[in-house]
Order: sequence, then structure tokens, then C-alpha cells
Amino acid sequence: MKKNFMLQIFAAFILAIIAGIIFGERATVVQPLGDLFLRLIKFIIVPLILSTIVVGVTSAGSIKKLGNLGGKAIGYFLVTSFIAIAIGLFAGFVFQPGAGVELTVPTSEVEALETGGVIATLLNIIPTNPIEALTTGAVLQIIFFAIFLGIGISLVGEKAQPVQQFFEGLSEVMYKITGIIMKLVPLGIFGLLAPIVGTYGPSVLMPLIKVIIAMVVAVIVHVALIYSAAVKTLGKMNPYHFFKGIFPAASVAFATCSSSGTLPVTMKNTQENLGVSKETSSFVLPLGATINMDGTAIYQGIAVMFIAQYFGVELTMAQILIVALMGTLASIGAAGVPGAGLIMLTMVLTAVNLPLEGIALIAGIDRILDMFRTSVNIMGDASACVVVEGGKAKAAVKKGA
Ligand code: DAS
Repeated sequence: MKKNFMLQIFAAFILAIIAGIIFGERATVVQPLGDLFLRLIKFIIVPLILSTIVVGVTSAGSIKKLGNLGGKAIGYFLVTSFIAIAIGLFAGFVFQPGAGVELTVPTSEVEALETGGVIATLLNIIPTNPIEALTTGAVLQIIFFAIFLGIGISLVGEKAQPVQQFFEGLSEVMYKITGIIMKLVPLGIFGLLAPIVGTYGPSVLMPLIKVIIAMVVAVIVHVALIYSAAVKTLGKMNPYHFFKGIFPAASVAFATCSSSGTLPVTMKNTQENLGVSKETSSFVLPLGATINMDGTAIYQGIAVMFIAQYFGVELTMAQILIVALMGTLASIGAAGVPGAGLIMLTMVLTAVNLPLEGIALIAGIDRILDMFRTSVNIMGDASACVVVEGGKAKAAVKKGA
């Protein structure tokens, strides 16, 4: 990746922080730049996912190979998510963010999240109308549709050749458009971050600074330990190379707080900077952007400990285990959009009878916490690609793929 692109991104971060501090709320004047960038990367998501998964499936060669790829990825997702929530719970225990907090619970009502249960969630993956799934951007349903479209093309063979060529052409076009939009990453980061820095002054952040510190430390531990170990031992890749290669996507995720919105950049980075094949990245990344959220899992652990401490509730070991399980499910069920983790928190709190009013306490800094959650989420997805390819990615990079 070009050095000056990295420098441009760093400059965007620095300038956004300076502008936010100097101009405060007036920094929101650059918000349209951020919104423009966000809309540009969102408009390519659906055609990019659809075309790249169809091409990925048809070029996988066999359904068995695809199943093997999916099985490895989902296994990695579950293990890292469970480790993530354990790290979040431990950070909540060590930092005690909820002890001695001088905040009164806002009176805003918080309804428990009505999840239709695991069975309903799994059934909902099957689109009753694939066109509606495309128009509404239901990512998991689009993935399901694209996988079966690819399998159907492979099974039909010769007669479906024109359909396969259409999707191959569409995926190349979408990659090209993504490359053009990526040039706007520094501008988008500046337009998204400056208003946030200007809005979140010390008066909002200070009372809950221990929550933010616990989140940042837990994120650093998870990324530095788990992803480094995974890409090095299973992916045979130098962790420095991994983090450098995924940095632009992690920056976009930090600024946009949307894994799905960052997907086009994550795909470009994993293919061009990390040498991951299109077959793997086009299948694992859209799946990961919707069901693999280690940053969200960390957040669930910290948020539950914060709320229990604030209300003086001593969690039993059984309750901690329930939180670990529910937090992993919450990270699977959360959508790749801003604030999804906060919404899923109601499910976890309800499972251990903690007051939902606690959510209103940390909702005020959720955007800040979501930046860290989303960055970790996409780094976890990218690490899954490297791990699943088990060293092939490194070889591709060596060859200068
Ligand atoms: N913002 C979500 C994402 O896009 C994560 C979260 O809210 O927890 O991954």
C-alpha cells in the first residue's frame, strides 16, 4: 500500500482532532463530507457482495471446498468471539468502571430487545424474496441468495456460462469503483471524526472515562494478543504486515462505526495488501461483517460489569457464564451498523436480570465506544481470512500478488 496514503489517513485523524478541539460543536459544518463518503461506500455494498460471492462460489470448484471454507471461518469466529467477551469481562472486573460513578440514571425508558430467538434468527437468513433482500440490503439474506446462485450456476454448467460471466464482469466493475472511492478515505475520515471530537467534550467523557479506558485496554489486548498470534501461527503472516495492511479499513471502520459500510475497503485491503484470494475474502468478509464482532463482544462484557457495579449487583459465576454465552450470541446477532452493540446489550442484561436503565447511562458515550468496537470487528474478519488461507496469503504477498 502506498506510504503517502497511510500518511494521508494519519493526517486526517490529526486534523479532525485539532478541528474538533478548536471549533467544538461548530466542527459539525464538515459533517456533509463524512456523510458523502459514507453514502458512497454504502451504495456499492449490495452489488459488490452479490457479485463477489457468486464468483467466489463458482470458482471455489466444489461445494465441499466451500463448506470447508465456511466451517473453518465460523469456527474461528466463535472461538475469537468467546475469548473477546472473556477479555471484556476481565477488563470490567479489573477496572471497576461502574464503582463510584457520580451519575443519575436518565429517566429515558429502555425496552428489552425483542429477539425472535436463535431459530427465528437462523430462519430469517433465508430470503423469501431475494429482490427485496437486495433492495433492503439484508446482508445475510444476500449472502444466502448469492451462495445458492453460485451453486446453481456450478451445477448447471455450460448453459449458465453467460450468467457466470455477467457476475465476473460485475465484480470487477465493483472492485474498480471501490478503488476510486477509496481515494476519498482521508476526506471521509476527517468529515466523520471532526464533528464527533467537537461534540463529545470532557463533560460527557470524564464521568465515564473508566469505561473508555477499560474498552481501549481490552481492545489492545485482544488485537495485540489474539490476532497477532492467529495470523502468525495459523496464517503464517508477520503481524506487523497484517496490521499495516488492514490499517485503512480499520480507520474507515473507526470513523464510520459500520462494519457493513466498511466492507468494500476491508475487501480491497485483504486482497491487495494481505494477499488473500478473492474466493476467500468475498465469502468470509461479508459473513464476518454480519456475524463476527469481537469488538462488540468485548463491549458486552465491559458494559455488563459496569452496570452491575453501578447498581451494586454482585454477579455469580453462573451469571458470568450466561453473560459470556449471551454476549457471544449478541455479537453474532448484531448488525454491522452504528450502535448495534448497544441495542444487543438489552438482550444480555435481561438474561442476568440487570436493570435496562443502565444502558441509558452509557448511551451518551456509545459512539466513542462503537469506534473501537467496529475497528476490532473488521480486523477480526480480516484475520479470519488470513487464518483460513493458512499461509497461502503470505505466499501471494511474497509473489507480489
Ligand atoms: N457498529 C457495529 C459494527 O458496525 C458494532 C457495534 O455497534 O457493536 O460492527
